[in-house]
Parts: sequence; C-alpha cells; structure tokens
Amino acid sequence: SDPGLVARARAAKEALGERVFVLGHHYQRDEVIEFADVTGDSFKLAREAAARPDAEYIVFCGVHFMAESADILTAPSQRVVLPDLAAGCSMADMARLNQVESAWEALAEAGVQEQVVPVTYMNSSADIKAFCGRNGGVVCTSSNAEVALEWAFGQRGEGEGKVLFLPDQHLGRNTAVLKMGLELGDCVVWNPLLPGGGLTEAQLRDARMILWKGHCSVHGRFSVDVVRELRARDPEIQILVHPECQHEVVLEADLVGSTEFIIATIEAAPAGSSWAIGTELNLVKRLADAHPDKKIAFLDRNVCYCSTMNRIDLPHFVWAMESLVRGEVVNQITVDPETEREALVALERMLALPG
Ligand code: CIZ
Ligand code: SF4
Repeated sequence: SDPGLVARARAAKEALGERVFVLGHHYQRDEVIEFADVTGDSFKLAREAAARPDAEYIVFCGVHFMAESADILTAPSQRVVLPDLAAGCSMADMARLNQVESAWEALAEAGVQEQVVPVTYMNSSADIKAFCGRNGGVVCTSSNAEVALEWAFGQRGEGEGKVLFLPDQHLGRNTAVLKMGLELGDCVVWNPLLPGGGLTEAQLRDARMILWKGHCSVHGRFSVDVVRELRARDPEIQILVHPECQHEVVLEADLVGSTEFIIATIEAAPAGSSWAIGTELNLVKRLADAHPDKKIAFLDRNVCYCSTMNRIDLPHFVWAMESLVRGEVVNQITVDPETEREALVALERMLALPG
C-alpha cells in the first residue's frame, strides 16, 4: 500500500494515543488490519469495545451492523466511527424492520405467534435486534447459535416452540438440522418479497423453524461442485467452512464453524496438512500467509471478497483518523436510545446463555 498513507495512518494513531481504539474484523484488508489494536469476529469485537471505557473514539473497521453493536455496548460518551458509511452488509439489509413486523403479524393471523420466539443472528441491524428484544427473543452468533436455539425452543414448553430465525437462512437451517436434530421438513423459508411470505397458514402451523430468506453473498457462493473437484485432486484435503454456507456444502465439509473456530483449527493443524477454506478471502489469504507450512486454498474458483468489508481501505481509514486528530468526528454511528435499550435486552439474553 501507499507508503505516504501508511506513514499518515501511523502518525494519526500516535497523535490520538489511548483516546482511540481501533477494531479490525477478520474480513478486513491487510492494509487496515495492520492498524488494528485488536482483531476478531463481530461478537469478540463488540465485547472488546465494551471493555475499553477509556477510549473516546472506537474506530470500527468492519461493517455497519457491527459498529451499531459497538455503539450499543459502549458508554454514551464514547463515539463509534465507521470509516466508510457505504460499508453495509447485504445479508443484514435483507431483513428490514417493516418486513419483519408484517411477518410477525402474519404469524398472529395464522394463530401461531405466541409459540414463536424470534432469534436474530448478530449480522442484523440494531432495529431487528430491538424487535427480538421486545418480543421475547435473543441474538446469536455463529459460535452460540445452537445454545440460543435450545434456549428459544425451551421458552414455549416441550415440543411446542417455534423459532423465527433472522436473517440468515443457512445458519438457521444448518444449526437446526445438524446440531438440534430437526428434519429439513421442519424448516420453512419466509420470503419477505411474497405475500404471506409465500407460505400457507398450514405450513406455518406445522413448521418448527421459520427461516428468513436471507443469505451472505460471499458464503452463499461456495458449491458442492468445487468441494468434489478439490477432493478428486487431493484426497487428503480437509474442507473447513463457515455455517453461513449452503446446507449441501456444509454436509460435504469435514469441519464447520465460526471464523474464530476456523482460525483456531488452522493454527492447531499439523504442518503439511491440506485445507480448503470456505470463508471470506481476506481471512483465507492471511491464514495462508501465516502458515506457509500448511497447504491452504480458497474454496472457490474465483476471487471473491466481501465487497462491503473491502470498502474500508487505507484512504478511508486515514481520512477518519486524521479527522479525529483535528477534533472532527466523521461517520459516527449512533443507535437511538429506545432501539438501543430494546436491542440490549436481546443481547443480554444472549450473554446470559450457558457456555
Ligand atoms: O460473515 C460475517 O460477516 C461474519 C462471520 C461476521 C462475524 O464476525 O460474525
Ligand atoms: Fe455481510 Fe457476508 Fe459480508 Fe459478512 S461476509 S459482512 S455476512 S455480506
């Protein structure tokens, strides 16, 4: 990257000292990760932000919903900055509050709403987390989706409960079927673009898992074809994927888990072992660079980054940091107090889960 920009980023960071805390998501570019005080997945980063009450500014190198979560979990006086406001998440954008509210009404009309507990993946906007907070629901991450589902099903009595899972159908389906022992037939998909979600009232009554029709544009791309192709080429290869991948891909993989799990697995893998990883490319490349003694490939024929994660680049980072040095807070992410209060209810339910 541009040496002039690297020097400016360093100088700005030094000038701000302890007043700034820089968080870097695992899917961020190398040029940005270099300046992160801590790296992690969205959950770890939100907790790290909460553990820094002395930092005046939290510069969040990640996407919008993550910066919102950091704002919710930090003190009102702390300011969360997202270096590029266009860094959204297409998955989070697939569940809008008005769409979720109308699905909730349809569940009432079908006479099943009181059996349903809403569960939202961390990768959702603050107002969806707030919806879950005020309707008896919970937030989950890819590390604790199973305990969150167990908790949710347990809320409505043995065999009675249903879950509305937002916004990632794949994480919901993979967790329900592979961890909770539900059948594929127990899951239905609510399509917010169709009247009544495209489902009949009978389907809603019979379903245990109502999956929101959302997906990750990066993880959703990995295919069974490529898995088979790689196995044919290298019978020793182990396929390691994130649970945001399609169910068929997860079924064919050797190991499935969160980004933190993927990193720990590669760190613990023996020298000479061979892997294909189904997660975001910035992370896969960094793992390959950090472990030259292991064979690490990307589980896709094409180069595929998360385009919104990649929006946070060195020029945006330098701009945000130098603005802070001048005392100008740009791109601040704030969640309104009412949304924050309700979202916190759902987040705190998650934090209270066992494990
Ligand atoms: O796909 C993502 O954006 C993930 C895994 C985020 C996170 O850190 O939970
Ligand atoms: Fe959203 Fe997928 Fe990008 Fe994560 S990798 S920020 S879920 S689009």
